[in-house]
Amino acid sequence: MTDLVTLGETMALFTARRVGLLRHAREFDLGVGGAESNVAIGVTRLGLRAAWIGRVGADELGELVRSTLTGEHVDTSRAVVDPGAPTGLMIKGRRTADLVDVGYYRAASAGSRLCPDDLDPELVRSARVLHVTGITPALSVSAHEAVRAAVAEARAAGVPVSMDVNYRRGLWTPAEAASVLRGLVAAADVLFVTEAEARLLVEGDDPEGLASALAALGPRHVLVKLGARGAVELSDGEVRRAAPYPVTELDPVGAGDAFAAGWLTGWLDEAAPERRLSTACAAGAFAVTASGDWESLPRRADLALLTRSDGVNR
Ligand code: KDG
Repeated sequence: MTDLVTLGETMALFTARRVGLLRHAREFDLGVGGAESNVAIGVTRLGLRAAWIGRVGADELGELVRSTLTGEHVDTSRAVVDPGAPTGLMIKGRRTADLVDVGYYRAASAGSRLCPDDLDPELVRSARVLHVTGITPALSVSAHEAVRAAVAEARAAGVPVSMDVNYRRGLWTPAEAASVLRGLVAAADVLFVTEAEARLLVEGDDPEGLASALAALGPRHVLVKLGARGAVELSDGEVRRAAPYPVTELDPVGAGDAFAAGWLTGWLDEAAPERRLSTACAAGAFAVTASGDWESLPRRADLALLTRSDGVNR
């Protein structure tokens, strides 16, 4: 049985090794990144089973995506290899030591050609949760339809839907995004959102106010991620606040996906609410400690390492 099924685009990720303008970079690390597959890797590292549905090109970078996810024990058996388009690219640079710059080369990519026929309805129906993001509907009409179809399939089968708003301003305008994202929020049981994303969708004075306005749209669990300020959870009318784990941040990209993976794992494990929220914060903290969108995600045994006071694990 699969615990979590997700769908979206995973790209090849080139990361410049040098700080400064990309044009001066001479060396790059090559890996992969995609918000949904980052979550799939996160829950797999924490001991659950996850499957990723998406398209890659019939090229070396597509092979890299598939072999990386498979190597992380994510089920990619439903991934489609599309000979008609290349695997999308993401390029990460560092404009300054403290500012990561992300660029995409994904228009008309294989990943953006995801469509409802790529779904395996039986896989969605048999999952314990379906996780989608607000990135996929921004990629193309067919990718948007695939998300809608997956959500409809899950809801019809009583499978809870988790959604991360993940607003990407390079892909669509706030006005285009808001109505689509509100529709998905209304269909979600669990919602992950940053404060800025919440303000795209609803009004509210503070994280608690934003969380209740979002809960009024439908989700039973609303998680407002506050970055270095921790997180606020509103579940069944009860508010919880979590403090962040103090870590040295090297690369913030992927922290939200890690947080979602940690929270969903705790939820699927039926952990106490305080514990699932602290697992989410711990996973998010691990994600920022090293370069790469998912490479530093924790295994279960790693979670306790953040609270070690002597800084040595032996
Ligand atoms: O959340 C991390 C993602 O931003 C990254 O892995 C790439 O999916 C991605 C996107 O569209 O930004």
